[in-house]
Amino acid sequence: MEKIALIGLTARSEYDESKTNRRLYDNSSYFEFIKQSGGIPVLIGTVSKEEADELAKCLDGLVITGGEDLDPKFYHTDNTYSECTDLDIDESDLNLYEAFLNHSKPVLGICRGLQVINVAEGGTLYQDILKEYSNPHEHNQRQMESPLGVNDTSHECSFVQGTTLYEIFGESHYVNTYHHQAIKDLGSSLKASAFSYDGLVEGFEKENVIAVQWHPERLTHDEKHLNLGKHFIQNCLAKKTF
Ligand SMILES: [Mn+2]
Repeated sequence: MEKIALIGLTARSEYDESKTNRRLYDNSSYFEFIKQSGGIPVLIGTVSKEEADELAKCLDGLVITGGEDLDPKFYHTDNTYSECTDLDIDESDLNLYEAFLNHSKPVLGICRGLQVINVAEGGTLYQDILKEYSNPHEHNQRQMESPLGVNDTSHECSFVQGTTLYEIFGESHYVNTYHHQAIKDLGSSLKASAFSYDGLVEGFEKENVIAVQWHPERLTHDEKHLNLGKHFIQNCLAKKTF
């Protein structure tokens, strides 16, 4: 039988209108992205270290999805501009990242996912680019004078030769952008592989890990963004032994 990659998606949380019902969910674009890339998506609720370890044994890869800000306590900084933090979600994301790395299963970080991985690897974040970084260009395409749609691209990134992202995207390519935080200090084991033109790290990689600051799952109409998903699934299948 042909091998199929089962891909865990980290859940995000929100409360309904009554403010009493907590929901764990992911946007459907993540599920569609994984399916179009050739895998089967599986939504993971919030998990302990032990539960994360069991899941990492059974699943073939992990997507750490976009979401709200990581609590800055994880990079030993007071909260200045971080919003909507949720320790339950943070700890679960960090548990899952560590478990999948331990089992040498591929991890793809998207937006908040990139920030979580950077912090897990000892890096830090700008808590608000507009307040803490000089001369950024607009990184929230919803806030532009003429707001762009979810399927539009917004700013260009340049890619570093010799990296996987360069192989996929070439020297430069347009991406979408929905973040107010960004990488400040890059985790020491990570290789920066994409930059925005104002100098922020928008992508990095290391063995079994690729992370991007943008949302390829909303850009599957562009072959190169879909190829990032396909490359991730191929890596997951290559490591699958059963
Ligand atoms: Mn950006």
